[in-house]
Amino acid sequence: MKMTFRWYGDDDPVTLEKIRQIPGMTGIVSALYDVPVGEVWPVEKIRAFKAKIEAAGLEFEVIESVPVHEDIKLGKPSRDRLIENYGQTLRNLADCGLKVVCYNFMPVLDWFRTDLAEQMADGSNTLTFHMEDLEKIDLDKGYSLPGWDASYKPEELKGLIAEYATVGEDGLRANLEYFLKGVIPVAAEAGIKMAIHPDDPARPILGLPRIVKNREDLLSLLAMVDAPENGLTLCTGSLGSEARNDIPALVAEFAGKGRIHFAHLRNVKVTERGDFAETGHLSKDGSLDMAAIVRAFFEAGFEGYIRPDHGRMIWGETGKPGYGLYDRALGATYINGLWEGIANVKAA
Ligand code: DNO
Repeated sequence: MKMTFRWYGDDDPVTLEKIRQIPGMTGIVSALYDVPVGEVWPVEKIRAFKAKIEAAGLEFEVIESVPVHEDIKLGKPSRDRLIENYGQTLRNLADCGLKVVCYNFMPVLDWFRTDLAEQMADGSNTLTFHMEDLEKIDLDKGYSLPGWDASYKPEELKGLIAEYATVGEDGLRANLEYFLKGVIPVAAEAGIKMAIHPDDPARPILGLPRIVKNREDLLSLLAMVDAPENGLTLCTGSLGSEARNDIPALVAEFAGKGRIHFAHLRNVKVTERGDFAETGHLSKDGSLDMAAIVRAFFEAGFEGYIRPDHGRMIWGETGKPGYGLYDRALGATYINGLWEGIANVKAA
């Protein structure tokens, strides 16, 4: 596996120089944030961005994300042009040496939380999700979270949510299949592996359909185009927000088939009613058995990219919720420690 870290570009308070000092860190995961969704990413911009990262002593082989335009997810007539553009972006990325593209097919909203800085008993703060707060959200005031590809005015947000009511899960699935049939052959020819990110949380939100939330969904989307380039970002915290998802088993199954290209590793503490808090990465801090998850990757011979996912805000750090330096760095070190320990036990 290759250990990577998400970086948000020049505006990120966590600098490349700091990231480079995290033990075992080899690469950056990022995106061109200033290209409007749906437009082709220019080669020169990609090349310059990659050169900057490499000058700091880090590799740049994973994009998170090339966002999918809502018209593609809604199956609008403009999708053919947008899929064409998406394919050209993949070719341009391949020309610059990129290997994996993470994306999602969540309608309107990307990941979703009801609190970005809930105070924890140890004085840290973290991202949480409470069902009762979800019910109180007033869309008339709009809603946006850091890292979303788009932010909408309240009326746009409500309009889009209404449009998806007519699409439903089956319609969204058909639109994903159409998208995959358009882009996977291009990715295969260019040498790019596509890695869809699961829904976060892994359930429908605000009446919007969600189709990447459990084993059945993953099997269904991988079968839509049965090629290695049609792969997954295995996000433990997203899938793990639903207690019935057995994460080590999913890793064993899908990494075993060579269909996981990228992994987001973090822990969550989930309650029976579906609330959850993002905890420190350690198994004992949350509901997930992180050692079993890392062991499943190891035993599958995983050679893809891993990144520690969100971290809490600790030691007084402020910044982009979920994306501070310290707790993510601890997460990377923990995962590397588990990996080394497992490798040593296996070798003994
Ligand atoms: C949240 C991230 C997601 C992810 C996208 C991938 O922190 O994991 O925003 O980048 O869903 O397209």
